[in-house]
Amino acid sequence: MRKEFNLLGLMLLLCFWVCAVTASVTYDHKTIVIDGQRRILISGSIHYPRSTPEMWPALFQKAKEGGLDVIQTYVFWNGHEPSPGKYYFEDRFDLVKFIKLAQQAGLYVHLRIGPYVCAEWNFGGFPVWLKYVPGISFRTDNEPFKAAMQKFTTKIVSMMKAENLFQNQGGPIIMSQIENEYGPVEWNIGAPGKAYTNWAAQMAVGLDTGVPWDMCKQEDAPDPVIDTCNGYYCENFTPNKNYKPKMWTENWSGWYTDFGNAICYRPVEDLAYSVARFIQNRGSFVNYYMYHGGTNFGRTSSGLFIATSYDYDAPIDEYGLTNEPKWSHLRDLHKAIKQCEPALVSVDPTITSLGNKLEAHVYSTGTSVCAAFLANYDTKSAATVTFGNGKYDLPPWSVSILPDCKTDVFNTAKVGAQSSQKTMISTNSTFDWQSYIEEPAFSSEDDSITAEALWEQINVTRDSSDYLWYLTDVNISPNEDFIKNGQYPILNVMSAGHVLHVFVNGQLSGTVYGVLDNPKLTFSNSVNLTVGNNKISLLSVAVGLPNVGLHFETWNVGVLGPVTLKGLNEGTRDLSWQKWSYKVGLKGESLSLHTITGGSSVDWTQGSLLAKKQPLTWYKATFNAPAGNDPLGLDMSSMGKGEIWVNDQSIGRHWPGYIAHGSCGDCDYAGTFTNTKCRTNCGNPTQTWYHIPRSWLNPTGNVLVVLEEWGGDPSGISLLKRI
Ligand SMILES: *[C@@H]1O[C@H](CO)[C@@H](O)[C@H](O)[C@H]1NC(C)=O
Ligand SMILES: *[C@@H]1O[C@H](CO)[C@@H](O)[C@H](O)[C@H]1NC(C)=O
Ligand SMILES: *[C@@H]1O[C@H](CO)[C@@H](O)[C@H](O)[C@H]1NC(C)=O
Ligand SMILES: CC(=O)N[C@H]1CO[C@H](CO)[C@@H](O)[C@@H]1O
Repeated sequence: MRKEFNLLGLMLLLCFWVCAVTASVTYDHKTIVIDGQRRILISGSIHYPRSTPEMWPALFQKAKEGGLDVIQTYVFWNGHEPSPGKYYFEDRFDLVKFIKLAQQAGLYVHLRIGPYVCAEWNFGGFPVWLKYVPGISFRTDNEPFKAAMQKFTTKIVSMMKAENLFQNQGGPIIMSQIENEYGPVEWNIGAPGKAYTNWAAQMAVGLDTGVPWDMCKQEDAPDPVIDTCNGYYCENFTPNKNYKPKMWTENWSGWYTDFGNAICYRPVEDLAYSVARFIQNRGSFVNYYMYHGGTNFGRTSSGLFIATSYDYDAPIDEYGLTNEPKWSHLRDLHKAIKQCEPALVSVDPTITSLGNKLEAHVYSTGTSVCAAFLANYDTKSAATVTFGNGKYDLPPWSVSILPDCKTDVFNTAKVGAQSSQKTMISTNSTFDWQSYIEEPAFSSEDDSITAEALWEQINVTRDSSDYLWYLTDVNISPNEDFIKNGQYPILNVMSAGHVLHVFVNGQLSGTVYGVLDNPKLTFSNSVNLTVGNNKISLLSVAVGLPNVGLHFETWNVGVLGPVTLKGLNEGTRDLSWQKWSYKVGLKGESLSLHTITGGSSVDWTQGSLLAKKQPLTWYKATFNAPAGNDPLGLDMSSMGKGEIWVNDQSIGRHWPGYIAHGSCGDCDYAGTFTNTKCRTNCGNPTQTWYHIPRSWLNPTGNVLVVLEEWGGDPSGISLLKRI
């Protein structure tokens, strides 16, 4: 007896040890399996650098209360390795802290390591130095690229392991992603793409994380990697093997905003409908892209023309407040789905027609466990259907959820939650502005970077600044006819983008900028040249590097030419191959005028001498933080384009001078959604308000610096509260 007891004890001990060690994440044809349990998981994307560490606990709490199980984030390589081998994991890039806080809030994590992330993030997450590694070609079967990708992926996985963050170590990470939406690229480039996919999957699996890997939009994801769906709807998606679960890694809650476009929103009735349809069709994992979009602080937003706000019409808005009725309606949806979980994980659904465009999806074990989804796919007509012993009203384009196959606890189109339009109100804070006008650069004898050629912009700046000066001289003889007849010559400048300011002899001669679909631009204008030497100063401005497209790393920025002068006695003079000199960045940047300490290196003017409507002007003011804890934003509508800093931190590029075009009509939630279907803000600046995180402020003496490229009136800037 005693002996047997000991044996039992030993076995229990052994099991405890073995079971604890094998506590793990796997998957089967139905779901991800966590510690032996199938789970229907609701996930939401929150990208750590798009908010501040001080915001994270509240965001996670709202996510948890909103019914999420999982937080999904990309890993942002260029934020973590700004120069080769020099790593950064502090502040907004403190990935470990972010993951630990998610776990503390009771949430799992889906870590999308990439390291290609797209994400409307500068260069798709790649460090700019990577482009200049000899022989490199991104995202294909290329040794230098694969070596760099493997090194960074290994670095992240080792870091997670060292902190015990994978689920089998007691951490919250239940799944990781390698690559990102690579399927379409592979389809384009063929064999080397296929080889790269196989290599990436093998490399990732070899890192032995103990949790599954996924590849999204990758129909041929090699085993055991799970292929997953991204899109506005995924109900008809099937994984590439019948032993893999059906997962939706990007369900777009809205869409991103780019400067020059209207703002997209997605009605919550349609978003909830898409999720319910996915779940009723055997879906097991849904991720909202984004659940909190946040802000593209600094210069992190990608070309082309991605705005500073990354609000995404997400359930939690840019400022960290719930976006109603979206947040509450989805919370109620998640509650209803959770009530169905025992049925959903146990059996496959039986689908029956209830009439034209009407269906029932029933998950029944034959015993007491039963859940039903009643769907009306019609975009126009409501319907009353008979199901079991009951009658149910289904609005157009909606799904009702019956967790016990009887009680309709939720319909996707019946929004009970109050809609509460968030707004910005005055704080009555005032700014006492000072200004400093920066003179345009011009060529001189002692320029250090010169060439008889036009150089690609990023080749010269390495993206250390948005700005590059292209400087040259033009000699005009006194015999030129235009001197007498006043018919000034036309300067033509072809640029690969994104914005160009042309100065002639220190005077602004014009500004041109590209549009989302075509960043290329042409300046063509008569210019006031005088007899003798004229100074041509072209200020080329990048607005982030591209993040998506086949071999986007090879796309150019800047003045590539030709640059010509038309209307001289000789006809057209080609300036493209004459001597050009280059200056990286603005003078104010090299003097660090955006910092608290750097500001003292120039003489600022104020009062009646304050510069207004002048290009290349720096503005500075100090202010006290408004009382309370409400999130804050700046109204920049009186300004044109540039960048804003608060206490040395960049809150991003401002560009209210770019007016949103597009049509903003009424929008019916019913019917297939696209990112041009529902839009607001047409005819207004695409982005007027710019988020200032509370945690960047001191109670008093905060320093606000604005670089204005175009010319604006700072007296119109005001500090607002988001309520
Ligand atoms: C700002 O001033 C207005 C008018 O004086 C006042 O009604 C309002 O309450 C003030 N707002 C704040 C946030 O102090
Ligand atoms: C890049 O810069 C180098 C000099 O640093 C120059 O030789 C080369 O021609 C440039 N390439 C392009 C495409 O501008
Ligand atoms: C051209 O520039 C000269 C010198 O800066 C100035 O005197 C003249 O008025 C200008 N002409 C025009 C048409 O702007
Ligand atoms: C192919 C495509 O449109 N992919 C996009 C999916 O949505 C994410 C998030 O907005 C983008 O990063 C992708 O570019």
